[in-house]
Amino acid sequence: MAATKDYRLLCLENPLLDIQAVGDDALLAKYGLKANDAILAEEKHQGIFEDLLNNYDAKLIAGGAAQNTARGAQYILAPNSVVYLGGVGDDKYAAILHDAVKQVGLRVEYRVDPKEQTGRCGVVITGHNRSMCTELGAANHYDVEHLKKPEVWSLVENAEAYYVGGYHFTVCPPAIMELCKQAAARNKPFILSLSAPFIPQFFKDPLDASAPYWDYVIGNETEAAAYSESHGLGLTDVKEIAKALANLPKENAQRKRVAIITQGTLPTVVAVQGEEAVQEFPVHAIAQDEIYDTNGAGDAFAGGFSAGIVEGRSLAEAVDMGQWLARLSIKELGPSYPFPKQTYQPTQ
Ligand code: 26A
Repeated sequence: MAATKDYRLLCLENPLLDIQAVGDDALLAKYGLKANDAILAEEKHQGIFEDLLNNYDAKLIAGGAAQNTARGAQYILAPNSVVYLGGVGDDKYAAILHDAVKQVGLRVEYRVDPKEQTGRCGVVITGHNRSMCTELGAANHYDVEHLKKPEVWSLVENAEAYYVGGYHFTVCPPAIMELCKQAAARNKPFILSLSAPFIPQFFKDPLDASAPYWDYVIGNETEAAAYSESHGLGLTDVKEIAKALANLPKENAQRKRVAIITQGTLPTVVAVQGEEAVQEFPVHAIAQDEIYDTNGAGDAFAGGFSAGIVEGRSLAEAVDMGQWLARLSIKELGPSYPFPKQTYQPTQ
């Protein structure tokens, strides 16, 4: 293990290898997938990974939503700023993940499970939609014991901010709560991504247990709608849902909660706890023919935004950094960033 160093942002979630291909409606129908969704693989989905590889010219790309975010934040921040935790196997897929994180200089502390395969995410691209079907594998075995290992826990204690992908509620809520409590006790920012509609729908209880600890909560319009519905808010307007999220009860009263909802090409909505006015930030324009694929655009936004928070930038600047990085990622295949590295320049 590398020498202990203080990493500024510590991220936790599920490292996955994306098996991504352009598909069609017949492929979606074969596995009962929606064009734009993220789900956990069931029995009926087992064949999809081989199918994509053998019949659809699939590419293998480093994925895992919060790992994409961590790579994105590290892409922007000074070297050795971000560390990422999650579970992998000891196989060729883990080796691809190691290569990808090395490229941006992201430090990872994986819990390596020799008995389990590295998690896989089948990504079916149809037009500007992406359908994701995930077999968590080794990622599903992440545990608090790993988090509490002295060399890992010291990274936690020394970090300045935390980012957790909501997908991890399917894996290890106790590890999330450890980070939540650490953040509140030391008055450090805790950033949560809602990740996918099925998290507020089917993982409501662990999600709600962590809610008082969110300093920043990030989601897109479909996740916001799923939150509203599963929590009986009766709200459909994105701005109103953002406001409701911002004003949930909060543990650390030293920070006002901020809710950030992205809406694809529509403006990013930002609500601050206790503030009546909801802000809107138009996204950075991108020509249609420059859109390669939008898989990972939300993760990239979260990476740029989190980098801004770590650097102590204003909310408007952090949103601008998120939009800048999302735009770069959309021009790449999958959740990737361009090399040679581009340097963030404020829009205004
Ligand atoms: C638990 N689930 C379903 C997941 C994911 C996931 N990352 C963590 N846990 N399902 C899909 N992803 C990742 O989302 C990225 C795009 O936002 C994919 O690996 C993909 O890189």
